[in-house]
Amino acid sequence: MKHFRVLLINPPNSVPIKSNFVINVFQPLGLAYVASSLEKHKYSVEIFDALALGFDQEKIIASRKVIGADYQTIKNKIIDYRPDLVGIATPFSFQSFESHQIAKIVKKINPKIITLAGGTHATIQPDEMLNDKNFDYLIRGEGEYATVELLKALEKKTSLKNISSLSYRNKQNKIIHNPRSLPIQKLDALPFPARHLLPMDKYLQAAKKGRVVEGMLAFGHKRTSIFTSRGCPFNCTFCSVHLTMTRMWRGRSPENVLKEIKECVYKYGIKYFDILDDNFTLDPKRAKKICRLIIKEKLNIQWSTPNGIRADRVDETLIKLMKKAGCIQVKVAPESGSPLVLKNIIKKHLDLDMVKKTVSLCKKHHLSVEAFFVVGFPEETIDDIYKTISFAKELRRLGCDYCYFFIATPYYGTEMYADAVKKGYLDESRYHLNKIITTTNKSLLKSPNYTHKKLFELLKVAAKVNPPITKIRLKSGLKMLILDPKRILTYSFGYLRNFLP
Ligand code: B12
Ligand code: SF4
Repeated sequence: MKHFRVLLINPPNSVPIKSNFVINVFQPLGLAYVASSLEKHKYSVEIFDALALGFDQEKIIASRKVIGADYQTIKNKIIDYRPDLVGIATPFSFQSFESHQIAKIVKKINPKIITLAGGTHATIQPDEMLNDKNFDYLIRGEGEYATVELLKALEKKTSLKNISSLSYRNKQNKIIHNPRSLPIQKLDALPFPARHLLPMDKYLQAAKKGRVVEGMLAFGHKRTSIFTSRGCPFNCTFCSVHLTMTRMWRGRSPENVLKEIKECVYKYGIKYFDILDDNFTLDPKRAKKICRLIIKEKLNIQWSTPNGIRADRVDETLIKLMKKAGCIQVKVAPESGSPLVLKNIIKKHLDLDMVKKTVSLCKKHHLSVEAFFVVGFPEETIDDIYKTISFAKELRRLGCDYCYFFIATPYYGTEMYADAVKKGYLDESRYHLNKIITTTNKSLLKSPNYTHKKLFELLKVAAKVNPPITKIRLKSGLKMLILDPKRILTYSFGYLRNFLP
């Protein structure tokens, strides 16, 4: 039997015109994981990363700034490739607008082409996606096994009832959600993400133009993202990770991780890795072994943990090994400097003394360390926010290189969102479910304890905790100045705005 031809698309991305949010290119490893599983089962598959392929194209469409390949180019690709099925990713809720546009294009070309949605937003809001008749099917959570099962069932025209994690409309047009599958236990059994189907040169070009998150770090190096584990057992109220990856943490074996790193080094010439796990150091013994293997192989790579590690899951031996294995920066995420906020409002359950200890250890072993903070939780008081600012100052005194301050964002499906709805904290006039992004210039929540104006005054105070520019930023900033002067001016202006009265 002839197998289906599959085209997987990472859509362009957009933000409202007035937002100062920077759209960045990322490697859609979720799609690449689905693609490699399909290849393993002999499907013909291609990935069209519209965001990366058109990273240097910006257009205004329907009051939004859109970055990525234009719709005509995407249309031409679909016509040329002649797929039986198009899988469309929704990595972020705010990218879902484009996912719907692409499904519409597919159905206009040929209504018989099957459309399938997957990714974070599809998982969190499957009804919203499937109410759009341009989508036929949707997979919630991890897509590797479910997509293969769906394709087999569609080819053989067998029942869809037993395909775990699948959502679809039945003959009566009712949306059906099959039960979710258990999280994938044996991550080592998955083939590595199909980087050979991604436009790897585009990510380097985008990085050179500063169009990647952490673009300033290891600026200009060939880089990739990598996941050594999935899931996180903690219950932070603002976090939506468990909705896709579950609360069951699953680590790949150190040997399997090393094999992928080596493939990246030798096949793609990659020198720099973003370890993007939800919780890289949850099992410190495993993390140490990964470092030891990298050291033993003398791979001479650099890496960082941009999504943050839990400060209570590291010790001095691990920090030393990380440094020796090429780690150049870690991020810690205390989120708040108020123990009450940590315990009762966001339920992070993190000991702030551990954060201080980890920052000191990083500095002792010459590792750059940065910290994430969030302010604007409705029940937080002004005093709590001052505690956060004081704690950030303390971390800076201990050597923390930079402190980021974000505004609390109630992502759909999180405890924080449910609580905000229940207690009337959600600012309905600002909250557009599918368009929210983590903002630095807008709060989507109302607080009984402070006004928006006061919150922004406090954010300006918080920004002054940071040095005008750190050594690492200065070095990469200078490189960027040479390669893309316009971009560095935009960055600098955005940064300086924090200090204006
Ligand atoms: C890595 C990561 C990033 C990376 C890369 C993004 C990416 N999507 O690849 C970077 C650093 C760029 C990033 C940035 C941001 N991120 Co982020 N990020 C993540 C993180 C930790 C992992 C995503 C990932 O790649 N996982 C690994 C792969 C293997 O999993 P996956 O993508 O989910 O794919 C699987 C399934 O979803 C499914 N699947 C995926 N696509 C498809 C397609 C089809 C057709 C099918 C069938 C299945 C399928 O199968 C895949 C394999 O199992 C998630 C948390 C999480 N664990 O989900 C947050 C997360 C996606 N990020 C989030 C947010 C909010 C952001 C930011 C807005 C934060 C900020 N401060 O600015 C920025 C925005 C980026 C920008 N400027 O454009 C939120 C999204 C919430 C939402 N509802 O939109 C999440 C869920 C974390 C959270 N806060 O709760 N992020
Ligand atoms: S520790 Fe991090 S990944 Fe885990 S629930 Fe909290 S914020 Fe989410």
